[in-house]
This record gives sequence, structure tokens and C-alpha cells, in this order.
Amino acid sequence: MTLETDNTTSTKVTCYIALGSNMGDSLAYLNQAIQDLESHANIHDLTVSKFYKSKPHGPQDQPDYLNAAAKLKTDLKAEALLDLLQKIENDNDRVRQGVVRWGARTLDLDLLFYADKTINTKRLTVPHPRICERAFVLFPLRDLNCTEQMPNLKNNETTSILECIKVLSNTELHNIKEFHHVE
Ligand code: A4P
Ligand code: MG
Repeated sequence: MTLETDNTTSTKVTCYIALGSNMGDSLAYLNQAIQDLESHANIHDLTVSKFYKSKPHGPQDQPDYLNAAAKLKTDLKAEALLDLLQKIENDNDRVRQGVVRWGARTLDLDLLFYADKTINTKRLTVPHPRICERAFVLFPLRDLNCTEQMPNLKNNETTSILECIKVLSNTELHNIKEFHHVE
């Protein structure tokens, strides 16, 4: 007898995804990822933040990033949602092998929150550990009125999004600009 793997749960959960790109036509890659998520049978009620431009965290010899976040509901289990995010990255020209950590990429989709669950497996750390120090994640989450508690790596506690934004450095605050795309 073969057992089928069940990738879904009986109830839908609310999740937040970070979207980033700094290679090729970043605006087109983010819009394509949004469309790919929106059209998927297991993704519902998708809303997207404003778009933001910022200098890279990590190696500086790469183009500026375009970032956004999305709120959605899904009945996919967390690892199945990660599989979907990675498939969408791959479909959008993401090359993973042999590249520099935090180097340039056409599309990066990170799972920030999966309901209010804490997940620590080989493949997944949720909530995403570096949210609280990144304006390019915090600003889009604020657009989406996210009320989840953010992990704070500095003191190992959790805190609200507004508290995280309040303690961002001036450099981090000056590094980020809202992006207005001309149709
Ligand atoms: N993984 C574990 N937890 C998660 C999660 N919550 N969401 C694992 C997604 N993936 C998660 O990811 C490497 C592995 O992390 C995956 O195989 C998955 O099992 P990856 O996408 O291949 O590589 P990555 O994104 O480079 O890794 P990492 O360390 O998560 O990078 P970050 O933290 O996403 O940083 N600067 C600006 N301005 N804007 C950016 O968007 N992004 C990065 C990437 C660096 N600097 C940036 C930006
Ligand atoms: Mg990633």
C-alpha cells in the first residue's frame, strides 16, 4: 500500500512572505511572483505592501534591492509552502548553487510568519530570525498592519513591529525609499 503525502491542513492559516530582487528586471520579477502566488489554488486573499528600494545588507558590490511583503491565507503546511516559494524562485531564474551568501538574486521569497507558529527544522526557521533589524522587511509589514510579535536577535525576546522600527539605526532608516513605479 502506498501512502500519499498530504501537504495541506484542514484550516487556512495567515502567513507573511518577504519578496526581494536585485538582478535583472526586479519590478517584473516581483510582479510575476505576486501573480504566481495569486493564481495558485492553495493561496487565498493575497494582499501586497508598497514596494521599497534599499542598499544591500551583506556584500555591497551588488545592485540595490527592490523589496515588498505579502499577506496571504493558505491551507498548505509550512514546508509545502516553502516548496512553493522555492519553485516560484526557480521559475523566475533564481540560481542557487555556488553563489555568495546574501549575493545578488532575481527573486528571493522568505517565509516571515506562518500563523503564530515557531518552526525550527533543517529547512525552516519561522519567524524569520532577521526581521527586526531590516527596514526592508519591517516597512512592508507595517503597510500590511502585521500585528505578529517580531523576534529580536539582540536580546532573544519578541517585540512589536513599531518597537523594532523605533530602534533602527539612522543609517538603516536613510537607506530605504518607497519605490514609485511608472506604468
Ligand atoms: N530557510 C530557513 N528558514 C527559511 C524561511 N523562513 N524562509 C532556508 C525561506 N527559507 C528559509 O535560503 C537558504 C535556505 O534557507 C533555504 O534552502 C531554506 O531551506 P535561500 O533563499 O537559498 O538563500 P538566502 O535567501 O540568501 O538565505 P538567507 O540567509 O535567508 O538570506 P536572507 O536573510 O533572506 O538575506 N538586502 C536588501 N536591501 N534587501 C534584501 O532583500 N536580502 C538578503 C538575503 C541579503 N541582503 C538584502 C536582502
Ligand atoms: Mg531566501
